[in-house]
Amino acid sequence: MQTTLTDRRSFLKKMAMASAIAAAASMFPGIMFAAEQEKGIPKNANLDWKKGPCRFCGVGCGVLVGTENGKAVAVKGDPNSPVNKGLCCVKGYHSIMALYGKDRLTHPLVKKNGRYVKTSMDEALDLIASKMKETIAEHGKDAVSIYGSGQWTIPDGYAASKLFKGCIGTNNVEANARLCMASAVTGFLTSFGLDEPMGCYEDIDHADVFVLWGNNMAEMHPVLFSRLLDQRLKRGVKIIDFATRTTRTSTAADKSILFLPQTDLAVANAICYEIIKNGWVNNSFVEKHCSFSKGLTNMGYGLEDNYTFTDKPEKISFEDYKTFLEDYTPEKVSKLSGVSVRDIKYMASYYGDPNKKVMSLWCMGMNQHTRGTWINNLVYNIHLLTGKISQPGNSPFSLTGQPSACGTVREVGTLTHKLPHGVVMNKEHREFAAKIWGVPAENIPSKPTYHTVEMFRALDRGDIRFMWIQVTNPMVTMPKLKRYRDGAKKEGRFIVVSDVYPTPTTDIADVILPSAMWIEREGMYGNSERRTQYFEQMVDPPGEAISDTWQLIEVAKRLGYEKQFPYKEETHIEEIYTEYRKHHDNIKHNMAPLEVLKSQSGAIWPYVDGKSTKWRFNAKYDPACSNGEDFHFYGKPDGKAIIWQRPYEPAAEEPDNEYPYWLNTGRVVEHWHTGSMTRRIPVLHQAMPHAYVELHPDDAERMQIKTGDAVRLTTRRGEITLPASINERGVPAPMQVFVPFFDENILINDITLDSFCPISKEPDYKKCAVRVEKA
Ligand code: MGD
Ligand code: MGD
Ligand code: SF4
Ligand code: MOS
Repeated sequence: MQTTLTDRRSFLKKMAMASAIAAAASMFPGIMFAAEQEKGIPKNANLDWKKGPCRFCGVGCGVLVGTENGKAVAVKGDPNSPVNKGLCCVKGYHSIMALYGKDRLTHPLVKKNGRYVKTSMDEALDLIASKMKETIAEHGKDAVSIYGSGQWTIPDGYAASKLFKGCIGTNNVEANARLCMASAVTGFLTSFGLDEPMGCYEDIDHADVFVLWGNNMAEMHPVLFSRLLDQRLKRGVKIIDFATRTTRTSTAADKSILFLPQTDLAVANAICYEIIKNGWVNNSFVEKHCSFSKGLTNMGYGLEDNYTFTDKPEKISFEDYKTFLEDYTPEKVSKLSGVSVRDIKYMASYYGDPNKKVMSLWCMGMNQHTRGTWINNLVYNIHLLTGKISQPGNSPFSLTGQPSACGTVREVGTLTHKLPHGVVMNKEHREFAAKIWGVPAENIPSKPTYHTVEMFRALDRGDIRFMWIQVTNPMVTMPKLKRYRDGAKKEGRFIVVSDVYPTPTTDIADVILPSAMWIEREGMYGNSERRTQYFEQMVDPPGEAISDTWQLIEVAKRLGYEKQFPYKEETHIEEIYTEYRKHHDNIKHNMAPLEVLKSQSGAIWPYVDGKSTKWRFNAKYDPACSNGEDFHFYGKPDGKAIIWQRPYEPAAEEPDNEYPYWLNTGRVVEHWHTGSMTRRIPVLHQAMPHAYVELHPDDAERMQIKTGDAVRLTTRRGEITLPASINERGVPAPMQVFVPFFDENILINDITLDSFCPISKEPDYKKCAVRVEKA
């Protein structure tokens, strides 16, 4: 793609064409897409249109789904949605086709003597409940667990947390957002004391400069990226792509700056050094609203079982912090990072210019990082030193990946240490949740158990014996996969998998439950900008499939928790949402009532006095500010945000003589994660039929490798062979390779490393050392 990309519509259209999807209109009559879609929907069609959020990414576009004779047949962007104002990307426009793959799971399957046998839903649910009872009786409460998802609806996650934490009494609740958003969460908590961005998408309409910190927004958040391009056309804003790999985002940006993996830590510190040296600090802001801290260093990488880490934060002075930054002069950092002194100063000058509003955006490059919490802190430091925060257009903005990673995992709190409002370690928080849940407060254990990687290690060791997996495909997506696959397959483990298609994860299940997906049921998602959106059931699920929420409720009843799960089938989603709102009933987090979500394209929380709070911590917009000042970081006891002293430290495994390349992994625009849905959408599958390894052209030439040639990748975990891709979708830097993880036939995670950030416990899928050879 060229840098001539212009407005939003043509950008999205080009993305569609570049993925060879333009030909699809004729292949799928009735399902239209891209800029053509409105024209394509037959005028005389008698479609029933209903609104809801898109099934796929955390942008949370509003879509209108047209149904006819009980089937979803058309999708268009909702012009009334403030998120996407009528547009969708290729995945959004094809979303309904994910419902109609030929091999949808329609009946429960139970493994008997190594073969899957069809059973009734009742029988399957009875078996699950009895296995759970048996496991608890034999091995204790902490031997049963649930592993869920940022693609869970809010009621799914709420029911899971209430059942496991409140009723059964184990904190063995985790979700795949641990692999994704955990560092964002710990970044927010350490810097501000409260999770989720302070700003919202409207920041895009006000910012003058956008700095992307290692995320491929053109492919992963396409509609939001199209809003940046739109602003460039209207107001001449600048887009800077700061990344380790050249992507479509880089070519669409005004400036592409490449850095060596992991060295973003050093560059962020160098930017702060420049800001201070040049007198660009907003002194009154820093004096009134910031304090300085440092924590422990050399924390390790979580590679051993039962690894624990507790930080010991310590207050420091601004002077101490300045001294620390002396190590991060642009000259020193340039050598480490490969970024020129000029480019470091260039980035710093935008942040430092009092007349420029700056929005920083990031996603997995910063979160899947063994120092993920730190790099989140360091980018906040830049915004805090310059006072460019919590105002329209001045916004450090952590993007979410999944449609409800914020809504379900972070807000409902489906992580081992979390409760909807608060954490399990806090007695008052436990009492508060227990009261709403109708359980004794003693039921909720005061200690977190296992974060995701450790949960699968515990399954391998046999500390966990029962695991229920919903809306996630860990047998493709766990790092260092082989260990966790072998562990899950061991004798004496009982695995329940709720999914909509057969996957490598259903392959290891003892019971497979067919789920009703997206608009086959009712639910809510919460997107990147704290917007909660509702969707009603629009079509019937196939066969015996039922929603993940209802599966949990049925099992809860069988376990004897009828009193805590009194919900009626017709109204359970509404009942659960209304109950859930009680956990957040305060001006710092209030959620909009269901009527509001039904009548408009969602609402941003805190929803106070009938209004969304668009910019938190700014007294002009946020009624929770109470210190009489212009800003109030009320998440911290002293009302001040923290500027953290965090050094550069190397990655867990870096290239050496034996494994001389960096291995980076990620996504492509056509596919959703493990491809279980998008590979069943023929156009998307044909546009991107299999995984590949991207090489830098110089490396490829040296090894005499051409596009399509078989390449062997070897790490300390194993080897895989896959075709080469040179100068196609993306171009890695020299001595780096990139592999997408959507292809279940080429399991890149068999060779990735399970190192993680000691504070967030989020694995670093972006970095390990690999040998590259022509096969
Ligand atoms: P990834 O491909 O995971 O995508 O969205 P992104 O984070 O944008 O990550 C790619 C980036 O990692 C690269 O641009 C590279 O520069 C950066 N990177 C590598 N190493 C480093 C480093 O050391 N530091 C920094 N700062 N950056 C580094 C992910 C997002 O996408 C997520 S989380 C989800 S859940 C959604 N998934 C998804 C999908 O599967 N398909 C599509 N089409 N869209 C999606 N959107 C969401
Ligand atoms: P998905 O493909 O999204 O991947 O990893 P996963 O969550 O494991 O899995 C969702 C599953 O839910 C699919 O099998 C789908 O068929 C099923 N499904 C769809 N709708 C429903 C429904 O309504 N109910 C039920 N029960 N099932 C449904 C994502 C994970 O991958 C994430 S979020 C990140 S950020 C990590 N990124 C990453 C990376 O960047 N690189 C590498 N190498 N690995 C990674 N793994 C992680
Ligand atoms: Fe759906 Fe994300 Fe595409 Fe919007 S940008 S249509 S939410 S996949
Ligand atoms: Mo990736 S939420 O952000 O799962």
